[in-house]
Amino acid sequence: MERIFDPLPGWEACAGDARAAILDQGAHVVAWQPAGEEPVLWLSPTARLEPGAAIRGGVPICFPWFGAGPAGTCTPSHGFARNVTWQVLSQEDSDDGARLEYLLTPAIAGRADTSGLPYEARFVVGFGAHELSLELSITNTGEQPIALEAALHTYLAVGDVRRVRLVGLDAAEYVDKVGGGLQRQTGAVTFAGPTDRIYRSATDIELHDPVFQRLLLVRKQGSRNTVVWNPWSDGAATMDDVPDDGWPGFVCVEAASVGDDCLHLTPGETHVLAQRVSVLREGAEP
Ligand code: TA6
Repeated sequence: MERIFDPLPGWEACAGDARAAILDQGAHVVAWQPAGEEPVLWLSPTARLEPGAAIRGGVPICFPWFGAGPAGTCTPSHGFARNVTWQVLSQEDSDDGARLEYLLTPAIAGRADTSGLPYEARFVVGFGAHELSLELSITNTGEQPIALEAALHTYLAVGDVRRVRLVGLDAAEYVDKVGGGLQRQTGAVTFAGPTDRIYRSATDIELHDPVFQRLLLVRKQGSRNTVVWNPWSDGAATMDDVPDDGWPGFVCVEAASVGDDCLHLTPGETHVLAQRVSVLREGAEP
């Protein structure tokens, strides 16, 4: 693994022809590309890779709130954890890739942390030749119970979002942030317009991508919600860090515990929220 400083401090890992990168700011994974594959993570070509800015793409860690938080009043969007520099605890190379561990506490986050919550967050990322493993452990270091939200807001690169299918959410209830209300999924999720949904589901997901001829297996642990998001053309037009033609190239499939399903931690309790992504080859679909 190599230390990098440009555009921001972080690490680059190469295992054979596989490539991965993480930035200390936000403990933000920005690349994972197994050998011979298209990138698995989408990173916007116009992402703001600047100190303190939220990065469009990769795997933003949303913590300790999601969006504007349970009451809709919290800023910045998705919590401050993605805007601050996490402390590197350890890094090691292995035969199959690399492993890094990061730490965030109120003292490390400094003035950006307006939550007043007592916590310790550890993020362990494993860059394998065949699997990306992400593990966020959150501990209540205080003396009272606390409630908080967390999500791994993973941007998956796809050939064309209009042609992909997400399997694994059949019959799950979801909050529809575009159409409004509570809905229930029937069959696979497909995309024909802006999509922003919080599913109540703890199951694994298969993302079938006929253009890249691959299946991304997205497994998770300790997460009661799967968030599925694509802004479509109109949404992308309002974001200066998504190029106008960029939105078909990704879909967010997020391991989350938010809203009514947020995390409740007793003093000393640790919760682990994890996501693992791997690539399987698939034949072309019509
Ligand atoms: O996870 C979906 C979502 O919460 C959407 O509502 C959408 O706004 C997106 O995240 C991006 O949020 P951001 O703060 O990164 O612009």
